[in-house]
Amino acid sequence: MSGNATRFTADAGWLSHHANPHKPRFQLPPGAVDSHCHVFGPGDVFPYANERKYTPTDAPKEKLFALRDFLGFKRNVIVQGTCHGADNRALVDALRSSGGRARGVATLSRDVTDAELAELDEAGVRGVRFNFVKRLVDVTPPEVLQETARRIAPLGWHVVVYFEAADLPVLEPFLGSLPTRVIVDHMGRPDVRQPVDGPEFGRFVNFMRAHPNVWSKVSGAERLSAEGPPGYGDFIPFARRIVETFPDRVLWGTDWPHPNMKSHMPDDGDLVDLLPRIAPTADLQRQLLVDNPMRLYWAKPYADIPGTTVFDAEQSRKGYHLNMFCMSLMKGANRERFKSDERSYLNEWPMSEEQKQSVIDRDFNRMIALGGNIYFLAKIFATDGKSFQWAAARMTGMSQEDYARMMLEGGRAYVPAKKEGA
Ligand code: 0GY
Repeated sequence: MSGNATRFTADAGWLSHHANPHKPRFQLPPGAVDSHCHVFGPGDVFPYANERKYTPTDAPKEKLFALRDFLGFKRNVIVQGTCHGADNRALVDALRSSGGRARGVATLSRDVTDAELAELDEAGVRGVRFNFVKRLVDVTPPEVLQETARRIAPLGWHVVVYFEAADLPVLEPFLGSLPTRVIVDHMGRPDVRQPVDGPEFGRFVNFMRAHPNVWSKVSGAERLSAEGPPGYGDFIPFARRIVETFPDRVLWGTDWPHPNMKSHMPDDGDLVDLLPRIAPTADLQRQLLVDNPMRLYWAKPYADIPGTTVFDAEQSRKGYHLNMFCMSLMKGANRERFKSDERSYLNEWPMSEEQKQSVIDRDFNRMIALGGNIYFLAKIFATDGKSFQWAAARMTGMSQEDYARMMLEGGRAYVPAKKEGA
């Protein structure tokens, strides 16, 4: 610790995260994402904000990542805690050291620059948090939030909102006007002692129904339940109602390290064990824990460039053996063995059946979709005695002659200049 670093002392009576959660009995689906959790400090490295409403005990990234692995999650979405204000350094540090396994939701001040937004995006931030819970923040005026939403929309980010059920009627017009996806924390904090079919929760369900861009986190059992651990029985029907009604717009997170808990500190293993009661089928579990968060936080912005597959790290991993097979054709002896019996030569490589078949079919588009890279795939058509032009024509579905003419005339986008008098 450097000489001038600040030492922080947690608030009196502050409950620290559970020291020793149990291993969940519920086995999370492969690739599950904890879509709501925080990192706090450590305060002597990443000081807590002056304007904070509480001082927590430190909950650093190392502990979060250890919990992720212990519970069986693959990834995290780390949400900026209010105790760090709009200073996102602890968040960005955690994202950068996650090896791509964490995305973030930041808090922005009005004077954030475009360069800072680009840097946050590059670090893995995909959303901004608007907080309306008065015990946590001094609420920002809606016109400032509107301006922030307008600025983050072109980045493809969304807005995460935290509010209490009593405030929904007032907030609804504002939330409904936001230009991005809107993700509501903890279902807008319903009073779960009321009936699930009652007017308060009905209002939230109707709000989601009316706005297809609104998603909800079905987390917060430990905050909302009056019944308490380990079963949190009164919370379950509310979360389940949202999951079953809007299965493609729900997320779930532990909420570790559970700031501001007063009644008890939840065992994160108990919280994971609620999942099969919240999402009772394997399909619902996969949507809630894998498909939805992956779509929202790990989508590739370049995935839908017409006619182009970007050869990124994922494609490279997928196509590794296919591309290595191609490279083996650099050797004459291997070319001869391949030509004499393609199938048995291919069977020597740990490629998928689909990859092998695409080679036999000389279906280069399919090979590219399966991770092939054209500079490696070229060894296949070179072995066949064919040119790049032949392969490109085949990939576009044209004859080689037509393809050559199109390229000589300037390519697909070429518009010939109008002749004089034409
Ligand atoms: C949560 C809920 C709370 C706190 C914060 O950033 C925060 O301080 O989100 C809360 O006190 O209800 O989701 O962590």
